Amino acid sequence: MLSLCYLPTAGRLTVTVIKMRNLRAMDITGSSDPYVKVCLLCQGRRIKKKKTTVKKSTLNPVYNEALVFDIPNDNIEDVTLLVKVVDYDRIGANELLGVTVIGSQVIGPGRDHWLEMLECPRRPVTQWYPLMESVPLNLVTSPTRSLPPPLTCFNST
Ligand SMILES: [Ca+2]
Repeated sequence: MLSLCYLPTAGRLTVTVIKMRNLRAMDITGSSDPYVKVCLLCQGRRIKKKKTTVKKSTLNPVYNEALVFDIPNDNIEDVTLLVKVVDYDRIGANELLGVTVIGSQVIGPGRDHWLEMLECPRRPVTQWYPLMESVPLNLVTSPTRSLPPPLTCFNST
């Protein structure tokens, strides 16, 4: 469950990771150690990423953690949020539990949520998300990847 809140004048997007339920078990203990990583993409380019803390040994983690991104109002139509849920492992590579995407250009619940957020500035809008197994292809193979950065993209680094 995620909530989105946008402040147009400040150009600030707050993504609050609230909680998740019924995650897949990735460890031999029959549990997982999930955390959430949110990447801010502008026309396929990764601008910024932020993550929550790791919740140990749980399939129903509760976070209530806010991740704040600076997005100028002029760019709000161009950005996509890629949300990854990852199982933390002390040894070896962390494994992907699921992903979802949010933005005005995506297909699915992430689009409705984004538009609702834009219609209700300064107010948090909360929604549950189903997790997909992998990153949607149109985000991975974005043709803008290999081109110079588009002029409309901003730099928030
Ligand atoms: Ca683990």
